[in-house]
Amino acid sequence: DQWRMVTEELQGEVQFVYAQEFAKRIEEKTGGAITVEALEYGALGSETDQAQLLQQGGVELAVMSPGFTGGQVPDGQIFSMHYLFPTDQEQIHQILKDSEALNTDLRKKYEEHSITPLAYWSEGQMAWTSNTAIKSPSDWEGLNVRVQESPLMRESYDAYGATVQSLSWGELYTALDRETVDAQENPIFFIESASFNEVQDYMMISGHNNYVAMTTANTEWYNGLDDNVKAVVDETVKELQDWVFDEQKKQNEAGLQAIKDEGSTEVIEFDEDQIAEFREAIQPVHEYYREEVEGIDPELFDKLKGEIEEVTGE
Ligand code: 6CS
Repeated sequence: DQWRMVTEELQGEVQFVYAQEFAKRIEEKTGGAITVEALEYGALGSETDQAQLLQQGGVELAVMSPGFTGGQVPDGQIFSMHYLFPTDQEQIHQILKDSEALNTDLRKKYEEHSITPLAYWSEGQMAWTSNTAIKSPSDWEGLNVRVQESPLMRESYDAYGATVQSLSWGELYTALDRETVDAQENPIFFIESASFNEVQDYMMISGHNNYVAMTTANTEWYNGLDDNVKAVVDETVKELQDWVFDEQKKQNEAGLQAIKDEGSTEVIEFDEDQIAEFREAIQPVHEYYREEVEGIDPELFDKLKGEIEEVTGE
């Protein structure tokens, strides 16, 4: 058998090396009976094209960011909520691995759309970049920020006074360069790898969120696998949780160093007071999400919040 795993990133980047490692392990475990082709961003279209393809069974497997199906699976927008998850990467790692709200309840919601999330993992803390320094929520006023396809992202930036624009990341460098977009958010390794720092003067380590990716399978395909094959897939995905944690850490540390070395982007790290100010500004959006957003399950949100509190002790 040959399977395909499509990713939203290029050679060397976290999602792509994840898919290569997945392929390597599956081939080893099955003695070469199953091979997996890792596909990079662009090979089969944009991120939204890839999501559709997985849903239709055009590919068996995908590494997918929940932000691109926010309109279809509203509960997946929980990952784009600012200041909900802790900033400690070890704690995030534990929550993503163990959360029942995510691994059972949210999984079911995705499965209604033929997407089976086999695992959630972080690609690291996200930073904001812009051509103006953003030190408090009001500094966002009037800026246009690029986001993925998630209505909640609009609400979040609206709370700071900014407007949003949805784009595939492949169009983002040019948009920033031409200043049709003022700002964006991404994990640090990716900012460096996609060279966004070349066209942005400031990078804010804001603690506002981490970047979650999901290892996904087409639901009908996955459910139809023989039990022994399914077990190999599950085992491999589980092993890769710790593997990718180390990989993203390495890449994010190297990316931060490279941005500092390059020197043209000023790095601003938020202190506790700044984080507290942003937290307060975003609180109404947490409530809005729970009470007002159509199609979301408030119980899933409450459950996840409880699980987060258990891990952080707050
Ligand atoms: O900003 C984006 O849309 C892209 N960022 C990352 C870290 N991975 C893929 C995604 O499409």
